[in-house]
Amino acid sequence: MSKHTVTLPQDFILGAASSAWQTEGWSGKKDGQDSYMDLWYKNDRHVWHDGYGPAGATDLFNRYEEDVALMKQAGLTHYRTSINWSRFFTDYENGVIDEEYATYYDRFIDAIRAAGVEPMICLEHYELPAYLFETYGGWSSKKVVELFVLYAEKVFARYHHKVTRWFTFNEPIVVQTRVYLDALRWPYEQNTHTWMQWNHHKNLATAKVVQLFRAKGYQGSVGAILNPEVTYPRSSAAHDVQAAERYDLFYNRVFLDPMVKGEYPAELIRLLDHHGVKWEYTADELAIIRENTVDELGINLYYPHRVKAPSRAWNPETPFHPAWYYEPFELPGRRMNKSRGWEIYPRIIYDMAMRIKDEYRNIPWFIAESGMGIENEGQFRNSDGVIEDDYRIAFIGEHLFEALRAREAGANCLGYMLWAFTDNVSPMNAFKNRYGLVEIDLQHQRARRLKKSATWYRGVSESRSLTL
Ligand code: BGP
Repeated sequence: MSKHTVTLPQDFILGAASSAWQTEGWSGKKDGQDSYMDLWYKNDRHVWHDGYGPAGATDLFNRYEEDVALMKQAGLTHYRTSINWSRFFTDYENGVIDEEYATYYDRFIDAIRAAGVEPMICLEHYELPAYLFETYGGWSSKKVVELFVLYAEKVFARYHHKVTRWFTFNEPIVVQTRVYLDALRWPYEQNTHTWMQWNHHKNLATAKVVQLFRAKGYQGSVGAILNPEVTYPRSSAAHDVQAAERYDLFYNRVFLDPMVKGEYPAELIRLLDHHGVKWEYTADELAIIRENTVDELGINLYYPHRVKAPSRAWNPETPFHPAWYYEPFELPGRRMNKSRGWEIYPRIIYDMAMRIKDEYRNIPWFIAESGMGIENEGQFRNSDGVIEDDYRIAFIGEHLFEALRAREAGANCLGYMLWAFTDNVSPMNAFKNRYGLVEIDLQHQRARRLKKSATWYRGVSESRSLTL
């Protein structure tokens, strides 16, 4: 195939993402400062990988200066991470800041900015305080919505002059789906009512934080990082198309619509009622959601979702699950990332871009995560000790190309962020699959080493051109 080169617009974001709990480690963490993820890892030892997990993570808390220097070497224009809600306070109910943790954060943000990289901050990347989970049932409670707004208020007051792009949640649907729909995570309880209540309270919390930010008159924007899955039906037959539409309704539009259009899809409400799913909401809450839609979106896009009509009837005596309406479908001959079990299909980026353009008022958005988790990357190390991750370079190139193509076609796509900047802790498998531009060598005191992809990324960032 002949090579061709495409140009990146000067203002196009070329960044990388991570989160607090997946990188910082537990040094300096005080009793009572566990997050929901810490709680889960403490209750399920099997998710640790060879004894490694969030306790040590990448030890960012102690090594952020080193990592910021590497951000420059990898050519990042932007870096996205979260602040850890569970560690930001010593008293969540009264908003008493943990000065030791906040000082670490002050310095980390200052260092990122001093390196000429723009920080983008998410208020929650699964770091719901375990105390609020245990005391109030987490996002089941309206009290937690209030406490999240208090947290946002304190964070904005401290950092609004240093950070201008804020996001409420990363993938707000994930925790309650794993816990209350699929009962895959501790405490393994299937409860569709609770699932929908969490969804609603996260939508409400986002709207309230947007309202607060605007009322204070801060410069900048508030958005959310969502993970709508580009969903393709097996065929154009009506029953397969309906399966894809229902999937889209329950997992994608349940956040996209309220956050961008200000309301839940009527069809979603109808189906929830039909299945007796009870969730509490008031007219006032719906009005807050309507009047405070987000400024921009980050979208995490990893793989396509393919579905077909369900092949069996579900037992109506069991709690309703959206999977009553669809079944997964594996495309014959699909390209796979075998380590993670995810299909590779770069076209998802273009298709999502066109959907946002046509159905979601062409709101500004960027790819907030895209990436490739690979097992045993050490096998690709060359004689200089560098991991030659050509598969990652090809993956980024193909996905970035789709983003640039969409932008040419009128999409308001602001940029591309790789997951992840460094290798880090994955929710389901700790350090098994490696995602980073930068290797974390666990066997050698977590030494940092740029992978081949990092040098390549810097080349793309500096030359503003991509050759495929
Ligand atoms: C996203 C999350 C990240 C990250 C990534 C990779 O859903 O926002 O936190 O972990 O997925 O997935 P995994 O770690 O499960 O391989």
